[in-house]
Amino acid sequence: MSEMNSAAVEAAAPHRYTAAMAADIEARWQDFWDAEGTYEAPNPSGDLAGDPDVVARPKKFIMDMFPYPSGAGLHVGHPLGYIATDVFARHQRMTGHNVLHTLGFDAFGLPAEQYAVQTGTHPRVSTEANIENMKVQLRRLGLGHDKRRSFATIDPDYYKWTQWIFVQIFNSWYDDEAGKARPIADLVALFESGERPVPGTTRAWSELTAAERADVLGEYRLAYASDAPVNWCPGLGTVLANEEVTADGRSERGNFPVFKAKLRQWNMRITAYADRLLDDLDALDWPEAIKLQQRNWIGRSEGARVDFAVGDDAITVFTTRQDTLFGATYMVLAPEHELVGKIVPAAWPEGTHDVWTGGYATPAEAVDAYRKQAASKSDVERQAEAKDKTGVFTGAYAINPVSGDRVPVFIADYVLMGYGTGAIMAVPAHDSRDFAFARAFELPMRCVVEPSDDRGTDPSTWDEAFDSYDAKLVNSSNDEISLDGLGVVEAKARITDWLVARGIGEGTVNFRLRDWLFSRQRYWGEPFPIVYDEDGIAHALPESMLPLELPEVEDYSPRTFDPDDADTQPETPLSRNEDWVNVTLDLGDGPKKYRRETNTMPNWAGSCWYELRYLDPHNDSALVDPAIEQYWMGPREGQPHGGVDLYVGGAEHAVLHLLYARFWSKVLYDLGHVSSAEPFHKLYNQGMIQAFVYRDARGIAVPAAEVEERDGAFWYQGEKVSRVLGKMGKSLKNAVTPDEICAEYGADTLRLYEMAMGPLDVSRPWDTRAVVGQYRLLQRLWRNIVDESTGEVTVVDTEPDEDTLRALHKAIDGVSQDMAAMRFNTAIAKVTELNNYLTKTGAPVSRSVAERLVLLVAPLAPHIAEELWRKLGHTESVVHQDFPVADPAYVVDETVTCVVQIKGKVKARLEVSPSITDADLEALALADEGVVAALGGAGIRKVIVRAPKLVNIVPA
Ligand code: ANZ
Repeated sequence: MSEMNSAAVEAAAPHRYTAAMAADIEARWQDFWDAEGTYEAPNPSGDLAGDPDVVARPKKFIMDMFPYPSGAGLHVGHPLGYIATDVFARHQRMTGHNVLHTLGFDAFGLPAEQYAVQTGTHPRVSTEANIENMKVQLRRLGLGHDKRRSFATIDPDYYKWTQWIFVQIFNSWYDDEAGKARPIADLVALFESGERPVPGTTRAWSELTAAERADVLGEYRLAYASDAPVNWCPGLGTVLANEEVTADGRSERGNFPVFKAKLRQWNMRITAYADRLLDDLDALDWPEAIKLQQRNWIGRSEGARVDFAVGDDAITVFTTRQDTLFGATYMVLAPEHELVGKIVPAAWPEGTHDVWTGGYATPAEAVDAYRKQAASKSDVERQAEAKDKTGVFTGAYAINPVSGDRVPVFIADYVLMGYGTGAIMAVPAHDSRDFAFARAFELPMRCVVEPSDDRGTDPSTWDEAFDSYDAKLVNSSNDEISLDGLGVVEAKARITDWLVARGIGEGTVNFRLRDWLFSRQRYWGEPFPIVYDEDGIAHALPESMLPLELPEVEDYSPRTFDPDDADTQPETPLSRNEDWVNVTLDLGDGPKKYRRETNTMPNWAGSCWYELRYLDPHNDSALVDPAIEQYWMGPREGQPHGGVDLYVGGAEHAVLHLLYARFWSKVLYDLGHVSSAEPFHKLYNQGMIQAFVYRDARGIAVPAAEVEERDGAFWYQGEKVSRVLGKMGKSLKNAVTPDEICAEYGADTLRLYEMAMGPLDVSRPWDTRAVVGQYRLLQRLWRNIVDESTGEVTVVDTEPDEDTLRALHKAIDGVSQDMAAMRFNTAIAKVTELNNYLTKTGAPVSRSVAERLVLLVAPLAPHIAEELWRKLGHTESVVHQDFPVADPAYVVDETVTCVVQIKGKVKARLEVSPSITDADLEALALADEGVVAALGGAGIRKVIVRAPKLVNIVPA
């Protein structure tokens, strides 16, 4: 075949499955499926309501993490997950489920805006063009999406509801007693009636001014504006999230300096949900690694707060090791801590160590200088383990409440203001950071947990802190309490009780999770549905004024500043449009003047709730109809919190997107808008498609497609190049597009290849040369059913023989299990085996076998399956046929005979599977009636097993 040129092939076999034929088949069925609405999933009610018989089936809501439509288009790595969910969804449809599968676009965000700034095209124009392009690329893959349900987050019909949800969050508070969010109006009623005292004042609610009330409520609202220290990047002209700042305190993008600045920003009180976000993870079917990352991010720490007196004030520390209180020999405040200003004395006290002063003449000067230095560093940088410890003495001493020692109070950047109380008791003997600091500043150390190794109890001779939990307390007694001899856990409980009894401490739980900074100084995002009245009080817009559409502005670029000028302030692009910003509105109390909020929402907002909109995409009176939400998302057996049945995407979204979406779900659930308290019941992370990167001697990537392999080395234009496995992408010159592969082989081949490359959750290298293997499989499949010269179906109506039935039912059984467990690579191996078996027998294939083979292939290669199904005489689409069911009679393995001997004499014969293990065979032999009788109660000295053929028993 390889010698024949393609014209000759075509003449000899005009009906062979070729790329040209695949292109024809695929285009035809894609048009047909679209025209027929083959993949439309009916709702139980509403405008997408449909066939009640279909609605009565079990439902399956299958979702992909939706794409960001970038200008570069798709490479073959992008659709891996989309193909996998499509195969799974098709199998689910064929096993009697009402399957909802669609795909939208996550289209607000930075890349479009930057592109706009560079090229002068409006972000909407470029984004919409990218979406159109991506739709064409995706359609070519034959994905069975319900297209009526698709949308982009930039559609005003969609972001109307994103804004509406923001308003719900703004208008609610977390009632700790009830353990859930409630409308803010309930809280106002409690304040009005006096049932709940108004915090921070002795005045009644009715006596407060509107502004004072707004301030009180701001302390409760789940969405609130506050002056928080944020990462301000003058060079980019925007505030950045912690994750967008590098370890050395610069912007990830652009590498500009980032400063801590206090700016008024919107926040989401996600911390109110810390416990529930943690607890509800248990019932989710997610990879353990992702659950662990979420747990770590939420970071629940049990410990204690302890007060240390400093003059008339007290420094409250948070510690997880209150058992080591006797070992606290100094204290550290975060440089930003508000007590710093109060405790600094005019002059260095007697006996101040030179190294403590930083070389400054007074404590105030030292503290000032150090604070400036700390402000220019990111939290990550401040906490880096290996970093040299820096700090200065404040000149103040505190009293250790158990040892009574005077302990010096330092400020140092390794203590963060945003965690715990922003102050620590330092226990250098048992905490590695404190140890390093104490060494650098020549501070005393005291061993209070006896090392279980042989280093002794004098920390001045140690190389590192002893931080094990697994030891006994020492050196920990005063007149009132002794912890000596206790284990860590017991000592913690004992000391906590003692502190509580004296009113100087309490057990507490601390979370690493911070509130979510929710505003950006950007154009291409959802406008906040918030206006400010003349007193500066924030008001939410009523539903009737939504969506609040993004206005047209002349210039959507952020205003940037001198990158090193920390004293600048962001200017939002929306603020440049005075007509839009200043409005007269009637919010229920007559027309008044307002100023609009000019920040926009972060690009996470649109993906926080999109699963809900797929359910009821055209509803203009609610974000989702409750009955429809209940049907697709509601709790059920095994899914106590409800949620999407399968959500597939990359592991890089382990924390932020998933945590934010979970948080919004819970608020909507508490407020009664949805019945599901979790968005995604089952999460699956697909691996990555990697690609070889070839680099020349200068380390520059060369076009992978033009590299030749010779004598075990790689060559580009006569020059030797190196090869490593890396990411696929334009910049590495190794991107392969699905379009090229579809043109060369067809979409069915591409789908099979991507699924056959390896287990779905493992990363795998792309190899264009290997794609042809799956193409040949489809050609053989075609040839087993269709005559390549006449195009006629060759199947016969005779019954298959026993061996063929065995091969068929084993394949059906294996493929069914593999499909349900998303093991598509092994499913393909089983289909291949059956197909090869049919090829090898050489006899015409029985119709009943051919039909079931086509059904097995249908989820994987839907176009060729549809074509063959019709050729076999069916008038209905293959998409909604029943998946074949294996007949167990043909599935059991053939057996082998095992002889069981006692003292060398055959006592029994067992029919066993050829793959039985030694242990199973031994158990089977010893349980055999004949063997039990022959042993007659005698004990057993030894059993020799040679699976699957022989067991030899030696009695005692
Ligand atoms: C005394 C102590 C002794 C500590 C010891 C540890 C070991 P996790 O588990 O992460 O919650 N800490 C508290 N607040 C801090 C802050 N704002 N910045 C930096 N460090 C802070 O960590 C809690 C521990 O981290 C606390 O327990 C405190 O040090 C420190 F042998 O207190 B520990």
